[in-house]
Amino acid sequence: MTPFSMYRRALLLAAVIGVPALALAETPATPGASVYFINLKDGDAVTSPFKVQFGLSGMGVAPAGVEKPKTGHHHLIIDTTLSSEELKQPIQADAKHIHFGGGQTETTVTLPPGQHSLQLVLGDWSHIPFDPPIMSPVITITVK
Ligand SMILES: [Cu+2]
Repeated sequence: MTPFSMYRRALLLAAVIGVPALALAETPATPGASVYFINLKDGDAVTSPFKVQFGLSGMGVAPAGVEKPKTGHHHLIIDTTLSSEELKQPIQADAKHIHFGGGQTETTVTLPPGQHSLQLVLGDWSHIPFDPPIMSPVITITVK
């Protein structure tokens, strides 16, 4: 099968299952863009519930569903990381993968006492990480 006919099959499949064809592709990252925790750093100790502020440099924040160049929305990944396969797909939504599709830049997190890892991953309008991914280092915090 030629690459072109494979592409046509992918478009057809996307039409059949109702996914916009563009959602199948990752959005190129803006060179130099980064996400980071504003108010937390690796090794911090906090009392739950605690505030988490999301920093973004080199790009803008836009709500999910709004396809605007050089923008994305934040995702807070708790006690897990995304595999290389997961970094190419829409980020799942559950207690460990929190979407801020409204364009929020901070949240309040409640976690049980103990050590927890946190990471920020920027997603495009369709919740897919950028290529290459724009994500913070994983930090470990202790909830007292
Ligand atoms: Cu999302």
